Amino acid sequence: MAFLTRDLLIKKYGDLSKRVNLSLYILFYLLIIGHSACEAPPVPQGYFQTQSVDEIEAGTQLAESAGDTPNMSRYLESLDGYWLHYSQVSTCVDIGSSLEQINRSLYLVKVIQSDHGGLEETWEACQIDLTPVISVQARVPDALRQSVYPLTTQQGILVGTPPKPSYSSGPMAEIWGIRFEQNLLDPMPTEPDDERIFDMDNDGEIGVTLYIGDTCLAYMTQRRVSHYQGEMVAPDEIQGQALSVTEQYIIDASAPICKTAYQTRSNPQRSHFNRIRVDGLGGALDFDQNQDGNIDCEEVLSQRQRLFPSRLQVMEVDHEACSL
Ligand SMILES: [Ca+2]
Ligand SMILES: [Ca+2]
Repeated sequence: MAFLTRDLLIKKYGDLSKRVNLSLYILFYLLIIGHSACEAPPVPQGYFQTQSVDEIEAGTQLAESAGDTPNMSRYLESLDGYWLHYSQVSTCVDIGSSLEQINRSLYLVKVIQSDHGGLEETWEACQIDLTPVISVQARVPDALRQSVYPLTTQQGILVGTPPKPSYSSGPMAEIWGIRFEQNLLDPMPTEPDDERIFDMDNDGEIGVTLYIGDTCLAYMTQRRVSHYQGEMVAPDEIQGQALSVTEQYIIDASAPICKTAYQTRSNPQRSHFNRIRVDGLGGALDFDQNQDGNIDCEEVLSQRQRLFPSRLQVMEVDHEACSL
């Protein structure tokens, strides 16, 4: 997604040179989380390492030092319950050079599994972070986030038997500011007067509002379609790849400089997810602080230290991974 023009960039950063221009473009692109392939970059070493006994013991020690009970989780009959799903999706922005932007989203997912392995999943986005470019930070306002979620998907499936069943989420469509008849297939709007566009976040502005740094508000629509595919690596953990593509249509902006669109490419080689059970079942982490049988984002966010870095690792930006 691209909201800032080169003029703005130069104005904001003086004569910071060509790299600054490139970075600016990236900045705008923050929202987009696509999935087309970049030329195979060197894969970061060990992002999804196979766990060994030693590592499990080390992880147990970390958990103990963080005040949690040792990880002695056991396989259950189903995935039913609450999971935290941490998605890190890389996008390459091409502007002469290629720069990487990462969307880090922490979802709370309530899962209901049917006898044949079909999954109904209700997704709440507790946090959506877009890595800054230069010093500009794009932000998803709470009003926007709350207008989109929770979302329910029914196409997920778990296949196979322990110790390594395979998981697929099926398609997850996160749609901002548009009423589609067919969420996955209908074309995106191309004109401001498209009747399908609506004020989804209820701020009186068309479409949804995205913050771009401290400079601009972009009024836009977006469709992000993601498939998560992986396998269980422990009774309380699923790891795998994120295939995600994003389309955007910027309807208007608080300043003309924020309306520009830029070319981006999805980067599936560096797009991953980890999912960890957090309802205490089978010996897993238990985030239900008030023990009311439900888990909400407030409970999750107040206990982040139990996840990072002992259970979830943040993937840092690496522009080299986007070089062609
Ligand atoms: Ca709006
Ligand atoms: Ca609770």
